[in-house]
Amino acid sequence: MERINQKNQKNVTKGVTFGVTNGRHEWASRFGVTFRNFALLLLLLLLSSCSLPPTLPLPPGGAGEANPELRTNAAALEKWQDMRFGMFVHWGPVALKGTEIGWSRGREIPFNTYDSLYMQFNPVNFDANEWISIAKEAGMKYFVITSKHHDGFSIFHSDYTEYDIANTPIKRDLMKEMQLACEDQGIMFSTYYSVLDWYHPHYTTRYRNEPRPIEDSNMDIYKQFLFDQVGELITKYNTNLIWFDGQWEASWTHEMGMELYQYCRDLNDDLIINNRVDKGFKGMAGMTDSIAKYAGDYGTPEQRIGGFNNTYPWESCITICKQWAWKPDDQLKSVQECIHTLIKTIGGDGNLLLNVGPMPDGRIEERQVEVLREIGAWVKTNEAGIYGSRGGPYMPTEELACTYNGKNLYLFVMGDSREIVVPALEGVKIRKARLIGDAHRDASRDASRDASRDAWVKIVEEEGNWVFVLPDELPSDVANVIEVRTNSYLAEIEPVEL
Ligand code: JFZ
Repeated sequence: MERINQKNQKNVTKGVTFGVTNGRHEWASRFGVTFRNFALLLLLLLLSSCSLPPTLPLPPGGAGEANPELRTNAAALEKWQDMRFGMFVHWGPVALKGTEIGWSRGREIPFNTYDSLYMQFNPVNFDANEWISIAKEAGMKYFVITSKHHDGFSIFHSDYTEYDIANTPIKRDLMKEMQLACEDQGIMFSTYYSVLDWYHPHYTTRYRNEPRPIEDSNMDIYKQFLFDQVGELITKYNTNLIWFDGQWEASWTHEMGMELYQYCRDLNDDLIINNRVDKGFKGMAGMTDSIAKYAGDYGTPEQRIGGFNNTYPWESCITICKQWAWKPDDQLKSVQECIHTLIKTIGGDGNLLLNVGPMPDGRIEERQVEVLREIGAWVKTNEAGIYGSRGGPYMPTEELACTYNGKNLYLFVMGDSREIVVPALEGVKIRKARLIGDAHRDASRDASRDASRDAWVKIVEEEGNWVFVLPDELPSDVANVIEVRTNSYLAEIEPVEL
């Protein structure tokens, strides 16, 4: 089934550079250019059988122009998109200093001092199961650990370097422990890997005028090391996703990016690979400018919520504090800010990768854990509109975001308005709307209450708009979710700007 789909996709995508604002069904309509009559027939068929869920064509990413046949694995990608929310962890010996990982090497911390920190890195309070249960309790479904950041330190047992966790006082393979904890607890294990390595003698760019001579550096030797280590992540640690980074320096080329993508996918056909494997990533907006040219399965907006896009998958990575790595008393975001960020991200059809930086002793700060727990409680209540959903058809605003799942629409209300007005969707009929987590609804199980009055949100249709009238008392003071049950599969609807 998967294979057949990929074949079809090849027909559809040949020589096409995908736009970023079209609906998913756009790919299907491209099919119609060559087989117009067939497409018309298909359309009629679709219209007459609207009780069947629509089958969606493959997403457009893949290995780039070097191998246009190798497309993103649609099933793996959709599974990952369904997760919507993951935990990012930036951690390493630098936590001992509380400065930024990678970037503080040769800046706040002298090169030699930074490069010796690993000799004191002894996180005796590290408990992988604890970390993963914190992620799980926050409602996160996947986990991404910095296996090697720009500073070159490997937080796993690597056969290809001595600069790894095996040579610290703790000695234990902490990344293996994280992998096993993820597998035990049903969280998707994933790894971050920086292709840029300011520590490796053969990497051919130096950071901040580091004095080591560049003349003896050799990118071919470094590349072999990198491929070997990435091979370890895939074969020894069963990473399900690799979050590459550091592709922007001149040492890393478009050809290397495409080659690395192909190498990874050859080792594991289900692997998900972000777009920083190659040079297509542009600015902090993080999307790929030509998906046919550059390798990568999804876009990576950084420290910002990506713009609405339901044609090229994306994931915003955002820190819970300010720094990626742990910093004492770093400014922590509020529960409300984190939840609104999650809502606007999924409303734009993206995933959110929320970053925490654990302390040098191996624990995650208690105040961060508290925020994560509160996020998790809210997510749990409203999960029907989160997991497995897609963003749209209404595009997010500051006050309102929307997701859909099958025939259900989820309106995430962030303001405190009691009347939510949206343009009615053409051809869609509402059956019922309920306020998720409404205490009244829960009480409606009690036979002594009038369930029909309390359980459902009142809907008024006026002048082409739908108006949802909320009760005075709302279940959450952060954000409330209206579940709207309709008669139509909503994936077919064009995005609507509010
Ligand atoms: C990169 C990393 O440098 C950062 O430490 C973190 O891992 C993040 C997820 O990814 O972020 C960047 C990338 C590029 C620049 C700054 C931060 N840049 O070019 O200035």
